[in-house]
Amino acid sequence: MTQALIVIDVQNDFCPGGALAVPGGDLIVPGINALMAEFPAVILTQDWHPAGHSSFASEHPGKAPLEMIEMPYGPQVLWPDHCIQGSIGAQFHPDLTTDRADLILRKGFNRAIDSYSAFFENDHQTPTGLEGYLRTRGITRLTMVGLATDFCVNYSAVDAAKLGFEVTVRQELCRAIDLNGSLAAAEQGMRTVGVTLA
Ligand code: VGL
Ligand code: ZN
Repeated sequence: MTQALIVIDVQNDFCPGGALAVPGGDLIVPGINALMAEFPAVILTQDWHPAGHSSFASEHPGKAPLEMIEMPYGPQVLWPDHCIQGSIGAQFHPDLTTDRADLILRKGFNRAIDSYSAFFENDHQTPTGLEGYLRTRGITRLTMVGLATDFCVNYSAVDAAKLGFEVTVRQELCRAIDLNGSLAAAEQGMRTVGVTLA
């Protein structure tokens, strides 16, 4: 057992009709379900914010979604309210197979700090625990799919590669937000740290 499929944030709010809809976000669901059969371990992540999360533009008077602010841990994009704990928007897409998941990892639950990556919060220091989970299970090779390519998939893939995992991102089973060239930057960044883009 050395391989795992990590399915990033395939939640209603990131699909058409959701609060932070990624174009075509729902189209990847059947392919992800099919891919699960090829992996001995499947892990799902779930963006899981408390109401009033500091990444929400609504918490910053005068700021609009997709503007940037400076947080104590660095620059942060402001988002529409999304993936609020317990909401329909935070639920997985209804067609996503969740029964195969060995682990559902929730992230972004600390009000003061965002967490794009499945491994570290946006301070690049606070761990989510996923590294320890994978290492104690002997998992060394990761395939990542999901939403969004240029944010949570990108941050997760880069962190995993830096931690020494062998990482492949299946791009046809991801969709991007693509904010001001963020997709091209993400692809470049992933390649630089040795992530395989397939
Ligand atoms: C994400 C923005 C805010 C993602 C999560 O899953 O890519 N993007 N929260
Ligand atoms: Zn979020």
